[in-house]
Formats: sequence, structure tokens, C-alpha cells
Amino acid sequence: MTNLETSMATIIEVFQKYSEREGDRHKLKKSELKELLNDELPELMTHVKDQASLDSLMESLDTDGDAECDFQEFMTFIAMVTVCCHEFFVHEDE
Ligand SMILES: [Ca+2]
Ligand SMILES: [Ca+2]
Repeated sequence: MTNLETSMATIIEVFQKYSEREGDRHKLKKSELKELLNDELPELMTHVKDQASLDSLMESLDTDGDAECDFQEFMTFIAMVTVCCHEFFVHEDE
């Protein structure tokens, strides 16, 4: 597989690893989302310290309002975070 293909497969794998822990196997409930962020994005989680920040993050990700984060909602989040990372590197070069 190419690097990009591997990256896409990895994102799916990571999502599933957490989404299948409880309740709906294909969606992240808030506690699963929290575990995913803690374990996989610890750097980002230093900015989401309290429950209120996690609540509002979940709320902003949950566009269909079912109180869970499905794969599409998760991808929107990953895309957003990745774009922010990219911008950081773009400005680094200036
Ligand atoms: Ca789940
Ligand atoms: Ca949702």
C-alpha cells in the first residue's frame, strides 16, 4: 500500500478500535471519543482539559444530533485538525 492508503486504513482502524468498545459498534459515544483523544491525540487533549470542553467538542462534531460521533463526523474532525497542523507547517516555512 502507498503511504496515503496506509494512512486512510489507519484512520479507519483507529476509529473502529474505539467505536466498537460500547453501544453502537460503528459510532463513538462521548466516553469512547474521550478515550480515543486521550490515547491517540494526547497533544490536542492538553487543550481539552475539562468536561465542558469535551462536551462542546462533542456537540460541534455531532452534526446529526444523535449524541454519538459516527465515522463521517469523526473524519470532519480529523480533516479539521489535519488542516490546522498543515497551516502550522506552512507558517513555519515563512
Ligand atoms: Ca460505540
Ligand atoms: Ca452523530
